Amino acid sequence: MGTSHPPLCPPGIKCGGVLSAPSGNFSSPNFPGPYPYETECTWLIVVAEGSSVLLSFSHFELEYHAACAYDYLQVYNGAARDRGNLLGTFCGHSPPPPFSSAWHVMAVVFRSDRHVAKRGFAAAYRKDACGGTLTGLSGEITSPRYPESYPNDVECRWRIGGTGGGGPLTLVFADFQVEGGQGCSFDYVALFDGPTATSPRLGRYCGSARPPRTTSSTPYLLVLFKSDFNIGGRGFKAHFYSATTGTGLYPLLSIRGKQQ
Ligand SMILES: [Ca+2]
Ligand SMILES: [Ca+2]
Repeated sequence: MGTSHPPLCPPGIKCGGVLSAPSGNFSSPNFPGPYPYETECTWLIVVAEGSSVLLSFSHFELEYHAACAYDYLQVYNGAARDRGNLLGTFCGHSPPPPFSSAWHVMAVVFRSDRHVAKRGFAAAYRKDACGGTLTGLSGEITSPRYPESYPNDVECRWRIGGTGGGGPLTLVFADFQVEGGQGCSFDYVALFDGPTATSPRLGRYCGSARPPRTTSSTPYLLVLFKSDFNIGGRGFKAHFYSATTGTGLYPLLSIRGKQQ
């Protein structure tokens, strides 16, 4: 009998698991009653490849500690409990902001210690129709429903790069038609020099003029597409490639992208 191991979850309590439906809900054990002591639950959310996961919280109440050392909730981009994939650690009464994974897998870990329990949390997730993580040395991205008009109220993030030994990435737009407006405040495509939207911005574009060829200085490039509540367009189609490979891919895509 494995009596030397502390139970990860008290018997009879449903805790964690794999969530593979396109949308769903989950909560801390015994919610809305107080969660049990000494519990650890991991939920793995897996949606269709090429899409991302949107996570939001409708209730959040965990024991507070300045460093969340007692009870906490952690959200990871991807399956691994790897600090590099950690999107945030939360406790107390401040609900986490809505999260969007950069990949089709997201992990949520809940942990409680042996004293003080609160009501816990309730969360909902859904598959985001666009965006995702692209780790190939080259590829193509398009706005949702391209070349049909893109939907209103969408936000898509493509995180490109992250391959071992990957170098700067170049993005070339082959087609571009996005609702224009002063400062591109309605619909736009924004490019960032890194894996997230907090990285330095390389440009923000709208209208019908194709954005210039853009090369990152890091091995990552984030493409963000946002549309507002009305007026769409054909959207965009763009190719990307990593400049470090000595293969024939680079000149080929270069020439195709220039269209000269
Ligand atoms: Ca506690
Ligand atoms: Ca619009």
